[in-house]
Amino acid sequence: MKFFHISDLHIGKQLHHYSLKEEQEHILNTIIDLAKREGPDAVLMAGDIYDSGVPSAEAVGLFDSFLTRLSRTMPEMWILVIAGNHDSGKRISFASDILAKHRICIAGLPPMEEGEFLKKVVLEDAWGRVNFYLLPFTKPSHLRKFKKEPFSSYQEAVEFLLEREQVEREERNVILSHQFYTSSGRKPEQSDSETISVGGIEQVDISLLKDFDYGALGHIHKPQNIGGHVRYCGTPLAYSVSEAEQAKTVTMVTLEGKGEEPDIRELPLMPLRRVRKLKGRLHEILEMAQGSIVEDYVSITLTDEIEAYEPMEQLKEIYHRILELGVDNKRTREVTDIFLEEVEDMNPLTAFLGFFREMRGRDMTEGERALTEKVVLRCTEESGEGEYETDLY
Ligand SMILES: [Mn+2]
Repeated sequence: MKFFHISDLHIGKQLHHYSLKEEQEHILNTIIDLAKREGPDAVLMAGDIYDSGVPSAEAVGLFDSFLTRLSRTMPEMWILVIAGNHDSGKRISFASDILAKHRICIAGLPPMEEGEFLKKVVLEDAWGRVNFYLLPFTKPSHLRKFKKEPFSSYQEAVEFLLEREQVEREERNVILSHQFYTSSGRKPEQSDSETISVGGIEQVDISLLKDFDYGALGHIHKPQNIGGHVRYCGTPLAYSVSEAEQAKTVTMVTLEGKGEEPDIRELPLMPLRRVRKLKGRLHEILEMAQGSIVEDYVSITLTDEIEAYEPMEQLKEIYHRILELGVDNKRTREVTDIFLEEVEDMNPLTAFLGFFREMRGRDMTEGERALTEKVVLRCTEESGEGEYETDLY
């Protein structure tokens, strides 16, 4: 049994206000080509299909075309999809009954009442059955009909759902899931493009997946195994500057007989345009501009001690997609030190207004400021930090 494991397509995502439509189209085409070449029995998509619960028409069109072409090219192959935390479970499972006839199985929401169970697809090969369980992103609140007292953690919620399933331990079992899994409290290596979780309530321990021969996870954007045969396959594209050096891949898994080590391979994905971090003096950065790099997404840090006049103007002439421009020299390091000291004594509103000015190169409009004041007030009230004087100018 051979299958592809992909996740976190985040179709419709922008990178610092640049649309990634062409990059996403290109990488989805590459995945179709890889499927043609390798002939897997199934393609598993472990959540975060879209970047938003209300994807744009363009994003829906892109996924539609991907799914249709993948299915048409390989009509015998199964396509298994679960919703992630970025997806709307309801929307994503649209037309799922009809799609099932084309071997496309989409699970948007977890079981919500008695009598409902996880979607399961059973495939067979020379070694017998492989049961694929589809566990879409689950929050404790999804399960409120099961129990008077709500589940207090994600761990309890997932445990509850898995215990209701009659997992056949003699057969091979695979699960698709999009929770924030940790291994005995050890967190996976994260990137800047995942939604940051606060506190520990979202964590689910991988020991819950002990009955599965392979755990096909989504959510974390850097490919990594997190113990046993439980794996985050990562995003197909770099979705933040922090992922600039990450190799993005499709995970290809081959399962043979029960109890045998699965063969896990990574098929490299080459993006249409790379995300790069460039650091150096202005003249060095300008000299680096050879070949395709000028079309790449670049995050530039200038290290000149004598700062150039309007460097952005010169850089823009050559680099077409500049994500951000920073300076790292003696002056900025000193400023940062002083600023850090100052900011500790500032009230949150002043600190944020300063941050906004620094990032956007202008002061807030009255409307923006009023909104920020409201937010800061609410946050400080809720966190018990007390009230702050808001009339600051
Ligand atoms: Mn994601």
